Amino acid sequence: MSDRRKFLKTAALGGAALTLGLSASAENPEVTSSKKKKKPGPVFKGGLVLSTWDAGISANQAAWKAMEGGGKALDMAEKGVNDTEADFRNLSVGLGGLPDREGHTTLDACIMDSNGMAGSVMFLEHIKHPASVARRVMEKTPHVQLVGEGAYRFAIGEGFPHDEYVSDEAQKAWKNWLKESKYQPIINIENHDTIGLLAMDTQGDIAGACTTSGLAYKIRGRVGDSPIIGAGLYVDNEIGAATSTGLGEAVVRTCGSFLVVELMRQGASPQQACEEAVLRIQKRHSNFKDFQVGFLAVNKAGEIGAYAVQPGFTYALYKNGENKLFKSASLIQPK
Ligand code: SD4
Repeated sequence: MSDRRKFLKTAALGGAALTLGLSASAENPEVTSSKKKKKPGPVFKGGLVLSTWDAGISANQAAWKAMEGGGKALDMAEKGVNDTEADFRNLSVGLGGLPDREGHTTLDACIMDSNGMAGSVMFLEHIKHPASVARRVMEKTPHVQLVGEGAYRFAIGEGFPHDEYVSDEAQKAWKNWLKESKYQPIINIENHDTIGLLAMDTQGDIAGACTTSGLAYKIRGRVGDSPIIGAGLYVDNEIGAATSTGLGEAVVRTCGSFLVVELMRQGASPQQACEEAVLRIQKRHSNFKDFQVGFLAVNKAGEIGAYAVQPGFTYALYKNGENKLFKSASLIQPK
């Protein structure tokens, strides 16, 4: 991680803590027990936003603002992740993201609403807000997924502007990477910061969105879990929702977010469900110690869960008038 990047991360976290009077903490009373099975309570109608990594604090605020402006869960999800997409300093989301190995930043995003409808774009270039294009795919086409040039043409046709923005920092990092061209992602540093956001409005309805520039220095054309319904995101408004971050291939292989929601359907708490999904990844990947995957989940009662393969996964929760950053528990214990 470059010094500048380190600084930005620290500054962003410190800044959020400063302005909101918050501190990062592992103790989250909202996380349900991983031991006991208990019936979820009544549907939570206080509004809630749950999102991945440190940038989730700002995304949650944007989602909350959308709700206060009369938006529903879907608007909260879209506006929340738009906030991260617009931050060109983020090296894993939006047009500021680290490029593929040919030097191009390509974007993946999806969105799901409370009626089980879904939209997704993959391998999309030159568009600032892929999650909004995904929403348009959901609302205006008979399809779920659009890819590459077709997705780009659809976006332009829908009035999204072409954006030539190229991040100097991302290009510099790529040129540095080219010197050795060794594909060995660094846990919690590269391929970190994808935003997956789950929103619950004051009707108790749930929606979600996930958006990323994908793995740094990926093969051109590679698509990960983030835009795949059931992998990077799944919402079932009867049960709850889940989202993921980290090595997308491991999540796709295990249908991660769908698995989490189905486990909740069978009676698991959000925390139990996230832990089980991580265990499934461990079981299927002998190299699990070499990568990170994190899951977040929420159920209709507004209970939440968070679990990761490695320590270091953070998430933001806006609930009961507070927007706080937490450290997730993990399969591998911190040293
Ligand atoms: C991917 N899951 O494309 C994404 C990467 C990620 O933070 O989560 N980065 O595999």
